[in-house]
Amino acid sequence: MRAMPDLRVLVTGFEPFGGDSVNPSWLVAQHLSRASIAGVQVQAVQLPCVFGLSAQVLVQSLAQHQPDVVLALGLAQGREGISIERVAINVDDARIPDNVGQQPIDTPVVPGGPAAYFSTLPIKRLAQGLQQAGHPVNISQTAGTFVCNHVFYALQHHLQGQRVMSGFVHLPALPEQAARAGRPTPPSMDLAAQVAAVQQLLALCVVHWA
Ligand code: PCA
Repeated sequence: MRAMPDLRVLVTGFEPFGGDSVNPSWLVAQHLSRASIAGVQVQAVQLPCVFGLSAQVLVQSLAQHQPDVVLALGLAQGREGISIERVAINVDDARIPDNVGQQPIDTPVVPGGPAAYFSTLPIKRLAQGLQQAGHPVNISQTAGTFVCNHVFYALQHHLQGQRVMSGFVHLPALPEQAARAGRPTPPSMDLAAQVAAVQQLLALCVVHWA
């Protein structure tokens, strides 16, 4: 086993989509790449909000960085707090077009792949740890069927059988995004609170990596 400071941690975030000008998932990933967490340096990679290409960029970054821990982040308007995803399903079913206008319906992420993959992050321990530290957190049973689930499935498919801890976490809207979404105003969390919570989550991942 490698000593903790030698662990390699990759965090991904998405570019804005659906008419937004920012995506908290990328802002959080960028912040984390500037800090070291429990002595571990974090690499951040931005993914396009595009079916297919997002998974290609992800797989290239896995090859480039050879991480031990991968945390993929995305925005989910309407979610309260940090939403730790349990499962990725083999379905693309887009409610809105992606950033190049693709809108797959009832299409597999990986033709012939298993119906689903579970997160290999210790999701319950992460949720408990965040809760104890006072961060709003819950475990989610669905990452949806848009580009986030697509990336989550591609991540778990690519890393299956490897000794890498990987998973997906949805973040709530930023207050300014929520305010633009109309009434009733969806839940939100400011950027500093999101960064602090995900930083704590990564620190817990590093502690539980063994
Ligand atoms: N959220 C979208 C895709 C990119 C993002 O940040 C989703 O939940 O699928």
